[in-house]
Amino acid sequence: MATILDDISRTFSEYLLIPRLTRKGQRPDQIDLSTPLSAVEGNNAARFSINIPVVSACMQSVSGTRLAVALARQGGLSFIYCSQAIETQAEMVRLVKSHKAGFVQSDSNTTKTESLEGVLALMGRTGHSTVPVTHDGTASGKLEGIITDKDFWEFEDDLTRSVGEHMTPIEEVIFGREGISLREANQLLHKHKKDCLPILDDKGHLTALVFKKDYEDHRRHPLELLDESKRLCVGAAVNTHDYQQRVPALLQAGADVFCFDSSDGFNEYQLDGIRWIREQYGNDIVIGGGNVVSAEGFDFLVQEGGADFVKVGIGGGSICITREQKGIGRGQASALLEVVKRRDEYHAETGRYIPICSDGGLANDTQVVVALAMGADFVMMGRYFAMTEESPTPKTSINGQMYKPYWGEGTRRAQNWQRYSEDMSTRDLKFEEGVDAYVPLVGTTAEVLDTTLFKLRGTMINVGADSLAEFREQAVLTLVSEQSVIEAGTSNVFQFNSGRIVDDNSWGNPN
Ligand code: MZP
Repeated sequence: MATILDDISRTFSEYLLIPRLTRKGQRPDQIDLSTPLSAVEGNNAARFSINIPVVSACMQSVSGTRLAVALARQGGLSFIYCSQAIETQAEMVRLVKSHKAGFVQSDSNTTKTESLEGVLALMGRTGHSTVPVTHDGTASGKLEGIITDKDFWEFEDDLTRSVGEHMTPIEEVIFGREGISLREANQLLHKHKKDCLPILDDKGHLTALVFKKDYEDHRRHPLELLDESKRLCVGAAVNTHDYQQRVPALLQAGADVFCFDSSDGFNEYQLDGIRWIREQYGNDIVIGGGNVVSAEGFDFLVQEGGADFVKVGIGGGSICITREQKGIGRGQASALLEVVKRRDEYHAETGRYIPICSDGGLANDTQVVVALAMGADFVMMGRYFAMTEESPTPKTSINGQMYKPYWGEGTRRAQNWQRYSEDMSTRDLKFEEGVDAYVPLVGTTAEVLDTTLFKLRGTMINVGADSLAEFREQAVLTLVSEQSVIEAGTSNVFQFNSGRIVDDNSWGNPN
């Protein structure tokens, strides 16, 4: 007969943290959010750590190069998705590794003959107000001028006129020469009171742009995740089909960390994969396994395989319908609590500490906080990052509101890449485990993380913790009743929404 667990499957929203003693002098800016990503042996330092406990999901609609750069600059890490050909994934890794902090490749360019109307549309699409004018309209063409939204008035000027008539011509553009340091570039920006400095090679071709706002951003966010050569760090996802070719290519491209991307990692194919990687590269390589939702899944990947970290979560993702389609999965809180308990036992038995990643289903900042309190060392999120400016999908206006497409890796759309890959035969997808959706655009990665991490630090102080390790040791959580969830919202007050009074539905009526 099947085993029926006594516990029901619980989610993060069913738990609350009880405050512990806050000590005098605890301050948000002194809270340490760094966390290991590789197994920690005894008292040794982790081979790889991140500066904030957040990574982005191995998904086409999430972890592209722009997001990977933006997140690493904040101290987190992206896992570039493996649902693409090996060469394109390696190229994406290479692009992140070659990103020179502060020097960006221009992704909005135009030509002298383009109309103002055309450049206005380009500015609208990309959100950029400074557009280099090059001889061929590319990011590496010969620079002929710069046009910004201050060079013309949308409702006063004739928008059929050309860019060439309104731009600042090259003779008047302040620019830097290739090879200039970031510090020198910023000094030029400061001296000439400019917002943007184009960098040109000796033939006058554009190679990069340096923005004043990036300089300010860097000063505000000093947690950048850099390797020993001061390059940004990036992770890469791998699959169980072609890891023997993919891992070497990604290593050569400079990937810092790897993880298997699978909705169910408790399988022998993944075990073979982790073992093969260990045999080839020993302990030099950081490799995560998953996803699992039970103690036996943890033991399988760690004890038998030697995984560095373990990802937890099946079926909780915002775009995931695995539980409905296949009847497998587990409430994310129950899954995480069981795996963390087993991790702690394993740590006590062996002296090896295995970081746990809570992957998917984090619906808001509170749930990020609860997941870390429950023992996750870091969280992986898809929807959260799909909603940012830097996710790789185009902005789309629907009823006046800006959205971005977001789709699961188990959708036909995501799996379609295999049809164009020579490496794999077409797999017949009989049903989808994910959906194709839209999410609202909420801002830049820096902005959303700023809010989330500010809240996290605040709660850590409520619990008297200065580090994530202290946070999970000191955390006391309680289950909440339906009635206490109602109590947690507003009660017996009216709120204004778009100029109208809205009843909060709880005036003497808890339903
Ligand atoms: P979320 O942050 O959007 O809630 O969830 C992201 C996570 O959902 C991913 O990291 C991955 O584990 C999972 N995922 C991705 N695609 C699918 C799918 O198509 C999925 N079912 O479940």
